[in-house]
Amino acid sequence: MKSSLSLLLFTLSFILFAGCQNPPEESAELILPESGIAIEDAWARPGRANGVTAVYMHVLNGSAETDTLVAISSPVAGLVELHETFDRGDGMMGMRESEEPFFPGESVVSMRPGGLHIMLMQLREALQEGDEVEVTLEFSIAGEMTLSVPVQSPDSRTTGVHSH
Ligand SMILES: [Cu+2]
Repeated sequence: MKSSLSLLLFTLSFILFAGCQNPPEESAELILPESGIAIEDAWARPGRANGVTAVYMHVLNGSAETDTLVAISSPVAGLVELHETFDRGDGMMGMRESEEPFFPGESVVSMRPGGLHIMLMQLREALQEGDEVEVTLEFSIAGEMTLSVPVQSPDSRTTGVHSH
């Protein structure tokens, strides 16, 4: 309880601090849809067959109401979960299934490395840069949406250059 409170405070202070400095780059580019949910900049990390990998995206909820992610699936994975990253308290970060798959109205929730992500487990095939992965999200209000998510290496995303 104490550690989760301090984590929350840390997170809040980080958000406030970051807010005073520069707004996150993506906030300038992301425009909420007039209604419902829109997904921007989805990408998946490469992964090995039988292994795991993560999918990241911005979830834009343009409606006034909080929507809830009730199911996620992908034909390439035997098991798919929404994960959050947390401080294990031993100097390591862990991840676990998020118990709060909520997407507040008129807000953007970003899944990104080191934070919230969609975990694809029991991969049925290897995912390589250049592949596309189908991921289906089911929201309680917005309903079902199927995305075609490009597989990209984190390196090529940060540099904008594909290295071989
Ligand atoms: Cu995970």
